[in-house]
Amino acid sequence: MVSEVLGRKATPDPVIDRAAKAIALPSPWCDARVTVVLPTYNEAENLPIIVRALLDLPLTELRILVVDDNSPDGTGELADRLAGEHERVEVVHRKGKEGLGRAYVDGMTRALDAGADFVVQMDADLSHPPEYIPQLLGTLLATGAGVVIGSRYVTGGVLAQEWGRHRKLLSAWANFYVQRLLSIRIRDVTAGFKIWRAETLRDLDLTEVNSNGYSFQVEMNYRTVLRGHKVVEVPIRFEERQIGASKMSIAVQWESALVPLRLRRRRRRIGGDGHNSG
Ligand SMILES: Nc1nc2c(ncn2[C@@H]2O[C@H](COP(=O)(O)OP(=O)(O)O)[C@@H](O)[C@H]2O)c(=O)[nH]1
Ligand SMILES: [Mg+2]
Repeated sequence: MVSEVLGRKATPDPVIDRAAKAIALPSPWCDARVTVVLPTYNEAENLPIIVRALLDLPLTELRILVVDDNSPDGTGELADRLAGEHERVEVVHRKGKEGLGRAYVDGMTRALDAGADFVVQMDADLSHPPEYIPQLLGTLLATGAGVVIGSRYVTGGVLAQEWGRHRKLLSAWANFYVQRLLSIRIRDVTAGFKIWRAETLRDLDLTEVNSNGYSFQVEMNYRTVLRGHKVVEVPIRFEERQIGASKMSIAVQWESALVPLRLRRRRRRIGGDGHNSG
């Protein structure tokens, strides 16, 4: 390391450490066409770190699609600069803040149209450690799942220590509520770190998905289960964001309570039998 050569105490580089922790998949899995969709709203400080960590992963065909909602802090311009420097990075600029779900539907649709075989969804705030991606992909390919979830609530999953009692309880309650109401056996039903097969996403009818925030995750899971795709969860260490602020709002929390009720009413239509909208 340069710092050792210069005789200074070596400080670990968090990005290099991250890439080194990723597992190497066998060929041809390591050459899979994966697109990571990164929704951003005011993530100027986090974006260069996560982009570099993603590009350093041992996945040769991994591409990044940043979906920015005209962030006031200049994240969009920064993303353009990164796209100019790295051929595997692209940017979608949206007019204004319309929420996480809208950004994902837009980004995922574009990734599919551009020929991605696998689509990763993850936050840009480093809560979802990029080094898990090869493992998520390997699990998807080995198990034949339609989606693999990076889960906080399966054995071995770890929740950020910084999370206070209130946030832990809210998350536990949201999971319990959704699992009971919709009868789905996914332990981390609000998780936002996932890898999808392109065929599964195509089958979900993304144009029909209209929830945002945590409800977006719930709606996507419900559609996946109702349409008969296999869901697998693998443990991750979920980290609290170190830079910037969460965009979780009261509106998002209300939506999380109401959307599962609406989804339950519409289950036949979502399931694709086409006869009953519930
Ligand atoms: N494009 C876009 N990204 C968003 C929006 N709201 C949140 N994000 C991004 O979605 C990810 C998760 O948001 P965050 O505020 O960390 O939510 P939390 O993890 O639930 O607190 C981050 O990368 C945000 O920058 C939005 O309205 N539009
Ligand atoms: Mg976050």
